Amino acid sequence: MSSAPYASPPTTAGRGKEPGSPALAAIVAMMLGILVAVLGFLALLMWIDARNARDDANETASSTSMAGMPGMTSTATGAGALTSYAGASPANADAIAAAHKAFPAALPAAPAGPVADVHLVLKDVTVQIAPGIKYSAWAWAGGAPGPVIHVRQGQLVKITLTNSGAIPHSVDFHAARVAPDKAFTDVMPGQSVSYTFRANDPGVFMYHCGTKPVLMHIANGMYGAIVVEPPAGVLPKADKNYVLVASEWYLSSDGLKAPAQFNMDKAHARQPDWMTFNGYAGQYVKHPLTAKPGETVRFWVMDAGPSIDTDFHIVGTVLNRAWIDSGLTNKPLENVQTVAVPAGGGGVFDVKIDKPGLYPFVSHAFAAVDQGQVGLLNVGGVHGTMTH
Ligand SMILES: [Cu+2]
Repeated sequence: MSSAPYASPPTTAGRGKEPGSPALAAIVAMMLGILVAVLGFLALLMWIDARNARDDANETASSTSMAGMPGMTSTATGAGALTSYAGASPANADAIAAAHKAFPAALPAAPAGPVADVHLVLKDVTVQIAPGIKYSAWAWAGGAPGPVIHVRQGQLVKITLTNSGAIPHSVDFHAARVAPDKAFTDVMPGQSVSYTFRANDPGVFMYHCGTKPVLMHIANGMYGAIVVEPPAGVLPKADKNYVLVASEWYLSSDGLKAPAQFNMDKAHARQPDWMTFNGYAGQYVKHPLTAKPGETVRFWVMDAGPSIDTDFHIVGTVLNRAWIDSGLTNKPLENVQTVAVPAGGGGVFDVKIDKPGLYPFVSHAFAAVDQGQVGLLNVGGVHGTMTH
């Protein structure tokens, strides 16, 4: 610690120059001496305080790095810090994760015929976003994300939205070229609305509630993916098709006993507590997606955000083909390692893995992995678990 400016020796200049005041000079000198001692002591206290604050900060940093470990709840300290509930988990988290029914990632069949009828129901539901973590969501009848919608390029998509929630909502389809002020209007509770659009653009697109504040409606679970598939023969053949919806969650509490709610301050600061594929942290680690060696696996990845990108990467291999922002009418990138999927965007990724094993798929922005945005692709039905 550098010496404080006020700890310099008291000046005695001028002592004795004033006639008839030696006693006064001695008193002043004594008082200055006491003052120096007091200030020195205060400086020592401030130094100890600063050192403790630094130790606290180090402790917080190390406990945050344990996020995701069972029983580890990180705490944030310091003025203006937002309390993180990342990694909170009950003692039986492992059993809960094993019993959890994973969101079906396999792409469902597209309806036959010229019209795809889609009925979406918005609902206020309590969902689980990680083992033992409850969240009071504004979502869909089946939770968050909403159902995966699969249509064929050129089909007329007829959307019917029923609002079974308590406040107005709406639905915005990124795959649609329609006037949003007409199609994406608010629907009152108990009401339904319908509109149609022609699915002319192939890819994986976001749909979400567009009612203000949109940040809150999306963060609360009102999002999902629609896959618009081009006619057979346009894309290389894929043996497996999986849909992953990335998103982040901002919690008002740890969600262990009572359901957590949305925290706007954290959402504005982009400091999520959990990040997920298909709404639940690490669900495909416990319940891996599967493929046979040599199969081409196509991942349709959509990032619902609301605010953070997903840097899609599969550990142990290279992406054979990557259609950026799922622009399937463009030429794909070939043999690339990590591809960003922006919030509100999509990406289509082909991978062909020959060697049996467990291949983690992640957002390679690794804070996202600690917060739950990670899964496994089990190639060849191997046994065992990942140690990292
Ligand atoms: Cu809404």
